[in-house]
Amino acid sequence: MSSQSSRPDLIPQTTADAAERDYFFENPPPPALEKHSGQAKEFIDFHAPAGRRVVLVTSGGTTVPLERQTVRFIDNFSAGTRGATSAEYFLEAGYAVIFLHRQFSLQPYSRHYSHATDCFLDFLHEGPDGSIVANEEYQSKMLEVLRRYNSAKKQNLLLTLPFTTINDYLFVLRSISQLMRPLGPDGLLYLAAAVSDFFVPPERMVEHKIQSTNATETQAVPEQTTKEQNEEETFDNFDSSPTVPRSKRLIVDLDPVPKFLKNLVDGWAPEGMIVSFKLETDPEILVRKAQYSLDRYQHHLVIGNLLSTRKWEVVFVAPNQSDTWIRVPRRRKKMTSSGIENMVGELGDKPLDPKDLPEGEPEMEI
Ligand code: PAZ
Repeated sequence: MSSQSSRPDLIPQTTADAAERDYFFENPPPPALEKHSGQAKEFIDFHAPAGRRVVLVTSGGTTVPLERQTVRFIDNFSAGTRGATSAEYFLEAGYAVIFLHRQFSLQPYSRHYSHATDCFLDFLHEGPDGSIVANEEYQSKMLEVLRRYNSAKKQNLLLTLPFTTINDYLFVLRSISQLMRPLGPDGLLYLAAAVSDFFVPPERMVEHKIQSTNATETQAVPEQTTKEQNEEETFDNFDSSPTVPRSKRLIVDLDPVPKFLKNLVDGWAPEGMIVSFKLETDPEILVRKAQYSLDRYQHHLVIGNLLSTRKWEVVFVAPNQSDTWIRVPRRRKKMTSSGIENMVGELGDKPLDPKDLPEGEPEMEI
């Protein structure tokens, strides 16, 4: 972040304040910010007087656009399963839920029938009178899900707001957290979104689609270009003719995304309950990174998970408490006198080895 371009009229108190001031000054607010903030305010104002607890659940991955008119972007793996599932549990527990999710990622209730798991058409058939009927074997679960969904809608308990880019996410996260401030500890921020760590700052972002060849530049590779100079910028397209457009190497230079959890904890929603997630791939560092995050940001809970086992186990890291692993049972077939029964797998206090996991998805959720 360049300090020259930051607003001189705001004097930051801390490095975190300066990072916030610079980021939100240098990056443009998303077009939908006002609309989404207005919807969130209305939702909070509706529930706060009734003393209902409100949770902001963030879910899914943020993108990092490489061009202003975006053709290409960097994405991550998150489908929004954790966020959408957790939102359902919060609704069942009586919370009003603001579900801030990556556009087109999984959503509470509809996730059971969405693109990421099964095609919803596979659950349906045509009835004798031409109506659409749920297949017999799915009816009871579908009815249950439908009732819960309709009940949440009827009581205005679920507000879904989409984001796409890291910038959309940061602007709306700040705005909603600040709107939740008056809720005090009745406002819970549950940050399960997979947020990009790197981005292209606006001053380095090109307007148009990045070109992969030099076809729009001079047609021919200039004769005086040495082989070495040429190789720096181009790859051979298996045809060394200078009239053939040459492929260009793309080097992406990313800045770190400022970590705003400190700002959220200290300034945006200082009395709120704040739960963050930490994802790692290396089991050796997960708990240490979660503890580091807790020490650094001083919030209430970090939930750690590993990419390969995240649907089976998470670890809770909270101040002044020992780390607690929470696992869904791994069902194992066991022979008993009455036949084959399911049995709960063993539970330890160390991360599971992905090799020991049964195939497919767990039958329960965490
Ligand atoms: O969306 P999903 O269910 O596939 O994954 C959930 C998750 C791993 C993104 C979430 O549990 C999480 O850890 N979020 C924070 C990621 C991070 O460290 O930024």
